[in-house]
Amino acid sequence: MSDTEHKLPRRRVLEGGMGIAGLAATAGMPFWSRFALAQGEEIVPFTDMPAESVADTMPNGVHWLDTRMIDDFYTSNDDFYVVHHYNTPQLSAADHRLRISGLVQRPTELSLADLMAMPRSEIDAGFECGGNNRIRFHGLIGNARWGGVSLRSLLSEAGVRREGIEVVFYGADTGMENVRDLDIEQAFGRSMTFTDAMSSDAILAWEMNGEPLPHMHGAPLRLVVPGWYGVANVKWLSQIHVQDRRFMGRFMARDYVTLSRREVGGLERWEERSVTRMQLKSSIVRVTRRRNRYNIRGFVLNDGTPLQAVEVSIDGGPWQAAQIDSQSSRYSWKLFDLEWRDPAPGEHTLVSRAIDVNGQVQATPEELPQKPTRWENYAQFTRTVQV
Ligand SMILES: Nc1nc2c(c(=O)[nH]1)N[C@H]1C(S)=C(S)[C@@H](COP(=O)(O)O)O[C@H]1N2
Ligand SMILES: [Mo]
Repeated sequence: MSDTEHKLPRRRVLEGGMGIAGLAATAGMPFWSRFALAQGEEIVPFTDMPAESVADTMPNGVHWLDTRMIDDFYTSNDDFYVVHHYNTPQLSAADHRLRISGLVQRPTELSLADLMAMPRSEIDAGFECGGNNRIRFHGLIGNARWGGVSLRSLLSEAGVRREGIEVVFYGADTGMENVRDLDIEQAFGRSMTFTDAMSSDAILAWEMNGEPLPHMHGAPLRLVVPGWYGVANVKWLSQIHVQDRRFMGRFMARDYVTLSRREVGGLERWEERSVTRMQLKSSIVRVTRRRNRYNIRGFVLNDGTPLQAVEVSIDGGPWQAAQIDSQSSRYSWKLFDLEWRDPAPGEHTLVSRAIDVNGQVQATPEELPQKPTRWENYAQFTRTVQV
């Protein structure tokens, strides 16, 4: 598939029935079906967002979701956001080789057929770009079922040597990087410590929602690290290299680095950290009305720590527990739903917060550490709607 063939995200209508009469009210139906606009159901307009679609598509395939349209547990391959920083190589699935190199007992090159002959893993994982923000109404987001082979088993087969502490993942895409006035063409690269790589549930995926991985999502092979921000999920994966030192490439050491003010061993310091595991985050994305029945819906993403609750406060009132989609799994996004009884006509404010089993509560904007960089926007997100 070429760039020009890459389909635009489906622009769905914001109002009007979709002819799925009765679905919303039918008990026993999957939760996500309630996200489809049933007959007579309409979107209640957010006043903090334009009425028309905010999903956007750029000529090179980069796009994001209009989160009001999140109506399914799985994001379709066409709607799933696309971000890339370099070119978008066309790789042949038949000729592609994954090179495994460095501090391993058995360096090797594997074809897709070799990988497919290994035990298959499937995992539901949702993620967002570490740069997702309210300017895009948090639309750099998606949830999919990924099929492939587990990273752990691949590294075990390769036999990582004792000195191998860092696992580097290179894509086949390249771009110019300026390092201290030198212009150097480099491949996209990200790394994980060996410990993180072995304890994660990462897979090398060639399948997305039951279809071959689409070109813009990294065909024919990508890394998926469940519970981590999007940047960890290296597309067009061509090499896994094990080394005895930290990888210092742009996307680990210079870009996707959060600068924040925090306590370091009793002293307050500015600290720079790579964007890695997703922070605890929820957001309200969709309010619907069907006759007098209103529903407030949203998503939660985090690092895979189980949730205790998702709560919604209306007009600054008490926190009310929302219902979490029973289809959710450890690393999927968690869609939630709260029935809103008898709202008075007028403007209302709505905010959600997620709480995990460790008692961690999604931070308010005031509680976030001082954080001037643009990454990791996980504060509670107050919305306004007009009833
Ligand atoms: N090879 C490669 N992999 C990459 C990137 C890239 O530029 N090149 N971008 C990363 C970033 S920043 C994000 S947010 C995700 C986006 O994945 P998606 O386009 O499939 O949604 O891919 C990651 N993997
Ligand atoms: Mo990203």
